[in-house]
Amino acid sequence: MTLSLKSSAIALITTAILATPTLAETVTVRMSTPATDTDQRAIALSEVFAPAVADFITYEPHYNASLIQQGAELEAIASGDLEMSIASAQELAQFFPEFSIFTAGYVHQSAEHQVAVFNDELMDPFKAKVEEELGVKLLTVMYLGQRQVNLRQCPDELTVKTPADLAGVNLRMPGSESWQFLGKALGANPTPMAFTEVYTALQTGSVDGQDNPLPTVVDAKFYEVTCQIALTSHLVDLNYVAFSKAVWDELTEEQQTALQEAADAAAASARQAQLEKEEQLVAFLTEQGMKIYEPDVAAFREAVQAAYLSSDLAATWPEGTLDKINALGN
Ligand code: KDO
Repeated sequence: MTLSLKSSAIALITTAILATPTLAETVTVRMSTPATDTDQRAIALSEVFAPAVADFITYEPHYNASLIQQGAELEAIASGDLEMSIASAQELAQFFPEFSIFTAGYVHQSAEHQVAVFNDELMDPFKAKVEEELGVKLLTVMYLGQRQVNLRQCPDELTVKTPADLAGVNLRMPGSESWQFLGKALGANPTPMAFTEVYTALQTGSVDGQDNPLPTVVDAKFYEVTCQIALTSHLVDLNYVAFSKAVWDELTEEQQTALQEAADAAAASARQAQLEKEEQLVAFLTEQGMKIYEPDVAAFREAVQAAYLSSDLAATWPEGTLDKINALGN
């Protein structure tokens, strides 16, 4: 081979190497949640979110709080030990007390209302604070469902009509101040406990009951160890998809857009599925022998709203925000 041929061959090979697209590197995103893998939010993240971002993200979900304990996820994201979680407003309220406005009973009215609130500019200062001070981006809002009071006792032992009927009832609530406040506002004696311990606590009778939406009662099989559900609908509950700002900042603009769209699509799909489940599950749970009925919801609403409005929590709510939230509802 002459010198000139050799150098053109080298040039060709070099061009070929340069033209070969390098295998795009993906970022591993560990997601931790206390939820089961059959939870609708978990399913939507695996089936809708993960495939849509698979080009640049390797999604690694951890269920049943197996990676990070419930309530410690935001700190883990902030310190770089986790990249993603399904965070509650109650967890955020531990860092930023004003988030307790989204934890108050009978404030959010529906799944649709939650989305309107999350996308409204009233949320901007809340989102900005979490991003700046915790390094966490709140990507989208997920619908958990309407929380109901679920007890071991059957209605012939205890019927729940008004908050007074819950006096002395040891009601498991998740472990933070705003959750405990809600339990008290309902008239119960709240007991803090991690989600993963609730089934056994109900089974052994170390608590009288717990509150969660119907799809969670089914997912976590609480119906196996309880007898009744009083449809108080005291909290139209939400979770945020929380994402590491450090990872977000490493992504290109197109990747950020794709990630945002994927999170919104997963939330929309989970919301639809969760709403359908709430519709269907009264029949399923009744077949399992559960007694399900409506208490005096107006009495619960009145007591719970009064408790919040006169509380220290409400004193942290930014002026005018509750009115704006209400204006976005019916
Ligand atoms: C729970 O511990 O009762 C709760 O419903 C609280 C929610 O904020 C959320 O953490 C949820 O658990 C988990 O995702 C499990 O469904």
